[in-house]
Amino acid sequence: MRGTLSAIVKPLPAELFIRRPADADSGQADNAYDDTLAHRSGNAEMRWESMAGQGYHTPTDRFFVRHHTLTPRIDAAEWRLRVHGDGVRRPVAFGYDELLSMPARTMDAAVECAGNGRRFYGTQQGLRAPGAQWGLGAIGVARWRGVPLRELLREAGVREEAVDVVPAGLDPPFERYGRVRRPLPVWKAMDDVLVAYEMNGEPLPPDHGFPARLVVPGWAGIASIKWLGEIEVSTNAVFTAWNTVFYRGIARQPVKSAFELAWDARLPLGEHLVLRGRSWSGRGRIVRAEVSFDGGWSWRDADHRGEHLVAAWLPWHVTWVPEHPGRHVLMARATDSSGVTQPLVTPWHPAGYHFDAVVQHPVQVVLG
Ligand SMILES: Nc1nc2c(c(=O)[nH]1)N[C@H]1C(S)=C(S)[C@@H](COP(=O)(O)O)O[C@H]1N2
Ligand SMILES: [Mo]
Repeated sequence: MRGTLSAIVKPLPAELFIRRPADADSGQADNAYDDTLAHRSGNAEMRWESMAGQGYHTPTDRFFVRHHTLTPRIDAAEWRLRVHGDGVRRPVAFGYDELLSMPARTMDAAVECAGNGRRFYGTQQGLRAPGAQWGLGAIGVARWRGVPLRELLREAGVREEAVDVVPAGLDPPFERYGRVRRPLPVWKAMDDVLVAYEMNGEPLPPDHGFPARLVVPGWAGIASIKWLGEIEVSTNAVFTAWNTVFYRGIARQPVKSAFELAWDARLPLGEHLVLRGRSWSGRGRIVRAEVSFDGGWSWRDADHRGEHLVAAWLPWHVTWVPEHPGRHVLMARATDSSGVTQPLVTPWHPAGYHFDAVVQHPVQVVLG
């Protein structure tokens, strides 16, 4: 079923990506966590400045890549997606063409790594969390097309007593933990999860899960299993390394914001600038985005453009006339419909997940 393997197949030009290798200096004790063990993997972070001038979606050429081992090359003609387990009445297997012939849905949704923003535990809060030191670019929003997972589960005759749905990837086993398997509660699997075979209008590229992946709106990226090979439905709660050792107790992603600007961007003094950014939350729509130019003393509402989508992002902009040359810190924060506003400090998380504090984005104001 699997052909050749490569770390990451697509080009990773330096103007679009920052490589984020696993933590070399984090030591043995950190090996219980997430991206730390990904020493053979490619972690490629999107540069936020590469979203400037783009539309609503993240173009596939700059969509971040994160996986535990390598990108498998799968032959769609031989590929099967099996749905089985004691939680279904009749195990079934779907071929690629069968999947493509089923009623399809299109969905705009973010995929975001739980470790997105991890580096700021160290750089802003003084306590470095182990794992790949992602800035804010371990997120992308794509237009996904595929079949709702509940349709596949229904064809298999999902039972009342089903508890967990456990998708497994066809990528190589990860160390002693085996294939990447992340249980999903059956209520979420039957709700809004997509078995996607298209990304931004094209067949899924190899790095993003060809021939099919899950897209689990609002939840940590690990739920969106790539290179789907099987889905087990169980009448018991299932425990794998991916809900115990790694990514334990996390599901929905918190609210975050980013500027479409380079780190240390050079901005011209005295000019009317339009600064753009985006905010997102796995817990609801973004209802407010604000920006501070004075270290968080005062906040100005940003103007919204584009769509208010659940589980995707809200683009916004503000105007600013820099009046002093030198270093400035830009800050953006958002509030989601659950009522949560980004705090100035995030409570410590030992694996560096869910950094949701306001990020201090440095810029240099220079004589035009
Ligand atoms: N089969 C498989 N699926 C996987 C992973 C993996 O290693 N193997 N990594 C997960 C993690 S941790 C994230 S953040 C997302 C990243 O999706 P992307 O590479 O398409 O951006 O894929 C998830 N799905
Ligand atoms: Mo992730």
